[in-house]
Amino acid sequence: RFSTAAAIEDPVAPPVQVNYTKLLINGKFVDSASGKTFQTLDPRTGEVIAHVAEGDAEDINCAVRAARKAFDEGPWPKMTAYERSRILLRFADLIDKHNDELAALETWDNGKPYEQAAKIEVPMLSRLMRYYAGWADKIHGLIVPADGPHHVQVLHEPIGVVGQIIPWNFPLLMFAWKVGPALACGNTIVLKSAEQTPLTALYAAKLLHEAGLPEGVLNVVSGFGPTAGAALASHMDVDKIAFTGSTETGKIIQELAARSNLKPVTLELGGKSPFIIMDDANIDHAVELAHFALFFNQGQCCCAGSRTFVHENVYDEFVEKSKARALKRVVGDPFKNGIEQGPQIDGEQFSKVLRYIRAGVDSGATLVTGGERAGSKGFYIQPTVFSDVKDNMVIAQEEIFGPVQSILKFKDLNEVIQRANASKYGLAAGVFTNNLNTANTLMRALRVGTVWINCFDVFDAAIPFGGYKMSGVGREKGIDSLKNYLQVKAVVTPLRNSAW
Ligand code: TXE
Repeated sequence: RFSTAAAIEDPVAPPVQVNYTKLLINGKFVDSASGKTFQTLDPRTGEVIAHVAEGDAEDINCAVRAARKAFDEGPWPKMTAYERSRILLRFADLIDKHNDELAALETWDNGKPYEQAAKIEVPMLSRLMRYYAGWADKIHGLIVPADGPHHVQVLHEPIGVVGQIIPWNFPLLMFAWKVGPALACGNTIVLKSAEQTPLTALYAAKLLHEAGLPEGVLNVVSGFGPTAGAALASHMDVDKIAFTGSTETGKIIQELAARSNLKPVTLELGGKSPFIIMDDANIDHAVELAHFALFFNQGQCCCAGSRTFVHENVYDEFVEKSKARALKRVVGDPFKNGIEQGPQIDGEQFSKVLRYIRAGVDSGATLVTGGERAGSKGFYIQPTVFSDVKDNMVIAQEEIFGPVQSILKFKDLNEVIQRANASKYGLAAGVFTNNLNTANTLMRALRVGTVWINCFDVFDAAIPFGGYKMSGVGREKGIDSLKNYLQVKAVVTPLRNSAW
């Protein structure tokens, strides 16, 4: 029984108001060209939070025109790097000042626990902005030695007008990962937020303007993927597109980019990350970490540890303890204190997760606990654990994106390496062992963009993140993220009449 299901039934009033629902184009909040709006829903109840202006191709055109003008005529790319840095620093201060409102809005629109939004994610947003403010005035070119009498410089220039499409699972952090490096490098932006969570991007963009961002530098268009998103990805006047979301949509984005103007594409896509637990590990610690790796953010993480591989010597004990931990997970209204798990984002994801649970049962996996909706309203799902999961089952291959842990058994290291790598994805992996040699072997053998050893979901502004294989193209955060937003120009001058 989920002792906290009662916490679902009586939702509290969110401690924040919705002030920004229009499109932000050229520094002003405007209605969409069509006048259309769409509803953004409260995942706790399915009720309407607000009606938001719905951008489409025409609004994307307006936004791209504004971004183009702001890039071609300035002042943004022509300002000193120090001035750009200071605007990002002022923005970070404003984020801190409005921490609780941003967090409340994020929780309302997304359903994540308020404490997580207020204590981890919004502080991470300002931290990321300070990190990128630090880069703005440290992007150097090169002087390179060439054969022959030539002076050769390599300039690193902003790439131009950047299109960015973000998902709903971490709306503010995805905003930060995209907007931070693009602005630090001197680009201008058209950002399309996810239709499920349009509110915080508008609020954050408003604060960025308050911090002194010139008009047209960041334009935010709320709207849907096949309309506004596709118009952005296929726009002839957009110089680069960055996307986070499903692998399926990532392929569409790359195709639209190729068919239009061959704009470069970076993609951060799905995953099916292995979490490998060896038999030398402290089992209680391993259970807790594997639980966190999967259930964090309602299981809606691209890097969720969604294939828990456990050594056969400790398997039964691990399954028992994982069941006990899942039963203790506190599910309820994310605005209430002590809640670990809120609702899934929307009805579509809710149904998709329940479908996967049924597929798990049908394919012969053992349902250890959970498996049903939690409460009677909104999109809550019981923390669910499957054991006896086999590699060929759908729940071991596809991204469930919900609170469903799949525990698989293995015998030896080589076997688990082969099985962990036998996935179309390659985003992240967790390793739990006290043996240094085992850790080193796994760390090198796993074909993934991040390996967490004896930890999981450790994120930092300076640590690059991204996927191998069908988990993505390119890296975000860290120094690598800047490359996505810079053009490289070689300048060659003859050296004549000079011994130098
Ligand atoms: O994703 P989409 P959805 C995974 C997760 C989830 C599944 C579906 O498995 O269950 O994807 O979620 C925009 N042209 N992830 O449907 O479609 C869309 O409007 C241009 C993993 O929400 O990828 C939104 O802004 N844009 C993930 C964004 O793409 C389009 C995070 C993401 O939506 C478009 C979210 C189109 N044709 C879901 N279609 C992660 N990697 O973290 C949609 N969009």
